[in-house]
Amino acid sequence: MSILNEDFLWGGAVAAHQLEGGWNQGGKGISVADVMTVGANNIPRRMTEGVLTGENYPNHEAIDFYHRYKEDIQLFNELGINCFRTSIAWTRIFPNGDEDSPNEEGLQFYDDLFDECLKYGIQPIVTLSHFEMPYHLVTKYGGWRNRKLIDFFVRFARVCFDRYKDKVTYWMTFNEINNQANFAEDFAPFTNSGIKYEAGEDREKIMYQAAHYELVASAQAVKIGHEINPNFQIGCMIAMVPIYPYSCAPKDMLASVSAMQKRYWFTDVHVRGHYPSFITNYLARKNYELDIIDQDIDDLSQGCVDYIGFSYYMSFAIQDKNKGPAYDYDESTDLVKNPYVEASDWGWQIDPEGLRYAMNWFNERYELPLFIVENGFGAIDALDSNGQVDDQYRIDYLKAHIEAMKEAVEYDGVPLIGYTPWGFIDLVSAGTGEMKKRYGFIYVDKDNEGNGTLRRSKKKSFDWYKRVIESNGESL
Ligand code: P53
Repeated sequence: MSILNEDFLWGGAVAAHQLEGGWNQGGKGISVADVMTVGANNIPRRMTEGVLTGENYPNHEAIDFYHRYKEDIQLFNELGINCFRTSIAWTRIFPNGDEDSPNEEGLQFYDDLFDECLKYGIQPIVTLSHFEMPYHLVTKYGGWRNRKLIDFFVRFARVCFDRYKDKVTYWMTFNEINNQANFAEDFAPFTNSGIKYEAGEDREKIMYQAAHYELVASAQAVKIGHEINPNFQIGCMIAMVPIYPYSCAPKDMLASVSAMQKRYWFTDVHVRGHYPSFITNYLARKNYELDIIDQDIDDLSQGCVDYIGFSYYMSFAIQDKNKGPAYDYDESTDLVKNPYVEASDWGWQIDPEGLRYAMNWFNERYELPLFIVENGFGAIDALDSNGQVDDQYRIDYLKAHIEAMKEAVEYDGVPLIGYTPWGFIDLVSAGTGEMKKRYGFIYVDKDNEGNGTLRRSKKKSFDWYKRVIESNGESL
C-alpha cells in the first residue's frame, strides 16, 4: 500500500513554445514567445516589434521537439511516466488567432504527438494557452484588453476539444493566469495577456480588465468542453507562491492576507464562478469601472473548473509597510527575503513545507482535487569528465517537495490527482529565455547562444525519478 492512489498521475510538464521550435513551420504563425529575446538572471527579455533580424530568439528553435518528438517520447517511456503535460501552440491551430477556420497541418501535428504518447500508455495533459498567444492578436487588437479575444480563444478551445476529445481528458485553460498580478513588470502582462503598456497608462486597471475577459473565456470554454465530452476534466492553472507574513506581528499577518487576496482571487472566480467581496470592494475603491456585462456574470457561474492545476516553486514573504487598513499589495516592492529558507541561483526561495501549506490552503478554501502540474529546480548543470550530470541538488529539491506533498495527502487528506515536474527535459526558460537554467532529468546539449548538438542524455536524476514512479512515490 502506498500513500498515493494507485492511479496517481506521474509525469513531466513542458509548454509548446519552450521546447517545440519549428516556429515558422507547418503553417504556424508568430506567437508572443517568438518576439521575445534571450535575457538572463536580472536581465529581462525584450519584446521586439515583430521578428527582427540579428536578434537571438531562443524559442524559434528551442530543443527542436517538433522534429524529434518520437525519440523524446521513447525516452519519456523509459522514464516510466504515465502522463505528459504540454500545451497546444495556439499559432499552429490559428496562425493569426482571428481566422474562421483552423490550420489542418497544426491539428495533425498534435494528433500525431498525442497518438505517439498514447502508444506508450502516456496520457497527454493539455494547457490551451501557455504564454504563446498569436502575436497578431497583440498588434491588431491590443491583446486581452479587447473583448473580441474571448471569441477567438473560445473558437480555438472548441476546435481543440472537438478534435482531441478521445485523446485528452485533463485540460487547463490559461497557464498561471495570476502571474499578471505582477503588472509592474512587462513580462507577465505580455506573456499572460499579450499586453504592452503605453507610458502613463493605469496598468492595474488594464490588468483587471484583461483578466476578466480571460476568466469569462475560460468559463465559456469549460462549459463547451463539458458539452463536447462530459468526461473532460477542465482545470485552471495557478502560479502558487504563498506569501507568508514576515513575522507574527498582527499587521504583517494582515499584509499577508491582503497579498494572498490580490494574487489568488483569480482562483476564486475560476472555482466559485463569481468575484470575491474583497476584489469587488477593491475595484469600487479604485473607481475602476470595468466592462463586465450581465452575460459575463452568467458565463462565469456556468463554467466552474473541475480541478485546480497549480505550479509550485517557491514562497514569498511580506512585511507591513504602514500602508493603513487597505494593506494594498504591490508585488514589485513589498516582498522581503525569508531568513529561514535558502534560494536558488536565480533567487527563488526553496521551501518544500510551503508546498504542503499551499495544498492545505487550496483544499480548505475550495475542496476540489488538486494537480501539481509544475515543480522543479532551475540550476546550472555541469557535465563531468564522462559527459554526465550529477544533479544531486535537483534530486534533493524534488525529494523534499514530494515528501511534503505526501504529507499533505497522508496527514491532511488533501485530494491529489498527480505530479508533473517542470521541464523534465531541458528547455528554454520562460522567465529568462536561457537554456542554462535547466530543470530536466534529460540533458539537452544547447547553450544560451544557441550552440550545441541538441543531443539528449540522461542525468543522475533520471534513474532516481524512474524509481520514484515505479514505487508510486514510496522510494525517494
Ligand atoms: P522559468 C514566474 C514564477 C513562477 C513560475 O520558470 C513561472 C514564472 C515565470 O517565469 O513560470 C512557470 O522558466 C511557467 C513555465 C516556466 C516555469 O514556471 O522562468 O509556467 O512556463 O518555464 C519556470 O525558470
